[in-house]
Parts: sequence; structure tokens; C-alpha cells
Amino acid sequence: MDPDFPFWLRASHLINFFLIGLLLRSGWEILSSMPRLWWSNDSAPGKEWLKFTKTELPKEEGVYTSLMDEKSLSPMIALPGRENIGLGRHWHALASSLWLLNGLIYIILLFATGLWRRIIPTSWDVFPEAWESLKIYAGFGVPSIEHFQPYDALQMLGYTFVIFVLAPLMMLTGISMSPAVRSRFPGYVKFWGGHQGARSIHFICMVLMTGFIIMHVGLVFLVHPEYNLSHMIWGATDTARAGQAFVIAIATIVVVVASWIALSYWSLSDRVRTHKFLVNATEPIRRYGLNWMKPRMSRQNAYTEKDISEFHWTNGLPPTEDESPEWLKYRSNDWEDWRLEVGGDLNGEKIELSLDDLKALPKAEYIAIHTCMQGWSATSKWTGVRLVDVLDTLGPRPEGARYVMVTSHGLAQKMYDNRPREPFYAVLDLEMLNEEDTILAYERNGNPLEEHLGAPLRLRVESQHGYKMVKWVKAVEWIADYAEVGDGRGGTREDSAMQAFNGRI
Ligand SMILES: Nc1nc2c(c(=O)[nH]1)N[C@H]1C(S)=C(S)[C@@H](COP(=O)(O)O)O[C@H]1N2
Ligand SMILES: [Mo]
Repeated sequence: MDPDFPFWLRASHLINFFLIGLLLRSGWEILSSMPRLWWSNDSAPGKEWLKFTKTELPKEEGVYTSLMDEKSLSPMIALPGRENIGLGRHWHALASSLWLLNGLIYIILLFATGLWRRIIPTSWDVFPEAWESLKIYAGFGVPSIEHFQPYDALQMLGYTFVIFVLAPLMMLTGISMSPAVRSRFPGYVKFWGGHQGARSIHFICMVLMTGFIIMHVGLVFLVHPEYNLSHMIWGATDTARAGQAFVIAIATIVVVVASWIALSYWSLSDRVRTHKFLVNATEPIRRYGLNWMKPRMSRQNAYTEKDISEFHWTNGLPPTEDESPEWLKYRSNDWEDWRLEVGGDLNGEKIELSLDDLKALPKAEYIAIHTCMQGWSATSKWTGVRLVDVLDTLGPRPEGARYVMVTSHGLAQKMYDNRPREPFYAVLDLEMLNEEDTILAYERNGNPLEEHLGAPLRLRVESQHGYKMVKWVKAVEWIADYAEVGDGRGGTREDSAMQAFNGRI
């Protein structure tokens, strides 16, 4: 009897093929922003187990930034290519949720229709049979068509592994790289060997998945193609029309590949528009998937002094004489004259707090993993004062104040449209402000904050990646709406098409 390849099966394969292309290509974009892989959580120079760059990392901290480590990939290869990790991450998030949806529908229908029996082995005989097939393939032979009903044992094992092991593993390691997940379920991230373990496993799964796709598509064309192609296109064995099926299959592949590349060029043609489109499209993922996760204080037990990293990456070098003479002046007498400006237009008046004033406020301290969305991580003990306590020194929250803006003496590392670099800033909403460990830190690992890490004061928001954590803080102020500041998207990195406001992916 003819095997049955219902429409849903063929459609879900086509959608899967399209989405996996988006996932691989945007994944490569993300990897190219830091083309190194580690198993150790300090991402220390020299400890990489794999790298795709010839650049040797300096062992000294604070001389080399992760931005300098970015590699540019062609839009032919990556989505979107040309050092656009922000857009790449958004594409990755969008494609992975659509992929999950498509996969769930596929699995439900697989079980509902009983077709699962064709691909999930139910007898141990599958192993010796697969071995026989493997021997034939290894000799560049082709098992006879009788082996296929419609799949042979090797295919059954391959499909089962991909659907029930590889794909879930990719999803599970993928989400564990979100700061929202880490701050809420630290033990879960530890389970994967920390941030770098999850990142490395995710990469290895990607390689296996790519290998599977190449084999799978290749074998369709090499092993009894007249059956496979007519199954794919007509849904049934119809070897008489195999030639037509071949043409349609090739044409479809060409169209899909062209659409992958077209999406890259479309993304790059107007990055701000693309960013807005992707931020809107991924909003449900943030709202329902991640933003309900709040850091838990119980997390504190997850990391101890012995987890503290030897090495800490830097993104953004300290202000120079041209950029901020005042910061250098404050530094020259050990921050004696440095003041944090607290207040702003909504308050009418500003107050100024010295480091000693800040240290007199209730102390907040915790050990946590710090990640940059480019991929590095480091664990440190951070000591400071809750941002909300600092704002409380001004009195009650002013009428209409819905956000807090934190500005810096330092500049943004780079502006997306290559205009002159502007002072770095980030905006927090009330929820983020009120998280227990949203702090202004003045110490790290028990010592005054290092210059390259933001001396004398930096922001730390546990539920976010590093880009939100303004270094060399100058002022904190209440604002009514972030639409009124910068480009109106809630921070320098958001303005640079790097992130959505409150992006926790
Ligand atoms: N003023 C300022 N703050 C900044 C940046 C910057 O360029 N300028 N980079 C941000 C980014 S992208 C990251 S990942 C973290 C890095 O923190 P670290 O350099 O202390 O490791 O700082 C954030 N704060
Ligand atoms: Mo970053």
C-alpha cells in the first residue's frame, strides 16, 4: 500500500526548513559577535575550547572590549550580517518561537494520526537494522527499497534523535541564556554548566542539527529519489511524476534560500524599521514568556564565593580626557569631589550624594553572574545600595514619574548610524527599579569598583544583560516617559537597534 504523506506533514516540513534557515543564520550572527566558546563561566582569555578568530585576547583586564571582538559576516551567510547582533537576536527569538509552535503542531498531529509509528522505533531490532543500513551507506551503496516502510531503521533513529533529543536540547539550553531565566532559576542554568556550558552545548547541537539537515536533504536526492520526491511533492508514491516532483522540489529550495538572503538585505536596508518590526513581533514572547520571571532573593544561595571569576570582560572603556574631563578630575583625587546627581525636572530640585552618603544608606550585596548579550559571562560579588533607596532620599515619587533614567560620564561605544558617540544612558521601569537587586554598586568582590568596570558607581540589574548596567554613573532621575529622551527607545543600546525596551532574551 502506498505510504501516506498528508498535507500537514509536507507543510510542516517546508515551514521547518524555512525556520531552521532563519535560526541557523541568526545564530551565526549572534556567534559572530563573540566568536569564542568556553566551558568556564569567567570566559577567560586563553581558556576557549573553540574560536573562529585569530585575534589573541590580552590577558590583562580592561584593555580590550567585547565590541572589538565582533566579526562581520556577509548577509549571504548570516541574518542579517555585518555586525548586527541586536537584529540577529530578535530574528532568533522570533524564529525559535515559530519553530516551537510548528514543532508542537507536528508532534501533536504525528501522534493523533498514528504516523509516529513510522519514525519512532518500537523494537530494539532497530539498532542491528540501522547498523546494516549504515554499512551499506558507508560503502556508498543504497539499501533496497524494501527496507523503507517508508523509512529505514537508520532514518528512524535519526528522526527520533532530532525530534526528541536535539530539538528540545537546543530549546532548553537556548532559554537558559536569558537573564530573566537565570535570575529566576539559577539552579537550572547551573545544571547546564552555567552560561558558557549552555552556550557551548547549544553550539554543538547546532552543528549536529546542521549535519542532520545536510544528510537528510542529501539522501532524499540520492537514495530512491523517485519515491522520496513524489512523497514530498505529491504526498504519495507516484514515480511516473517523479521528474516533475524533482523540478518543484529544486524550485522550492531555491525560493526558500533566496528568501533567507532577501530577509538579510531587507533587515539591513533600514535597521530602525527592522528593529521596530522585530520588537513588535517578539513582544508576546517577552510579555508571556519571560517578563513574568522576577529575580528571586533565594537565588543568592546559588552562587558562593568560590564561584567568583578570576577574569571579567569589559564592554566600553573608561572615559578619556576628551570624552569626560570631569570624570578624570574626580578620579584624580579618589572620588572625593565626585557626586551622584539625584533628581531632575520632575522633582524640581536636584540633590547630590557623595560616595560616603551612598555608603551610609542600607547596603545591598549579592553574588551573581553578569552577562553581555554578545555571550561572555563572569561571576562577582557586587556591593552597593538599592537604586530605589537612593531615589527615596528625594521624598515620594513625583506625580507622573513612571521611569528612572540613569546617565553616565562615559559615552556609548558606538552609535548605530555612526553619528558622534553620545553619553550612555539606560531607562528602567518601576518594576525593574523595585527588583530586590537593582542596585548602584560601588564595590566588587569587596574592593572599590575598578575603573574599567564603572568606577566609582555603576548600575546592576539582575534580570537584564550587561547593556542595561550603566557604568561611570553621573545622574539618576525620575522621568515621565522614555519617549522623550535619546531616540525614544529607552536606552543607548535600545536606540542602537540592539534590544527591545526590557528585552530579557
Ligand atoms: N557608560 C557605559 N556603560 C556601559 C557600557 C558602555 O559602553 N558605556 N556598556 C554596557 C555593556 S554593553 C555591557 S555588557 C556592560 C559591561 O560591563 P563591564 O564592562 O563592567 O563588564 O556595561 C554596560 N555599561
Ligand atoms: Mo554588552
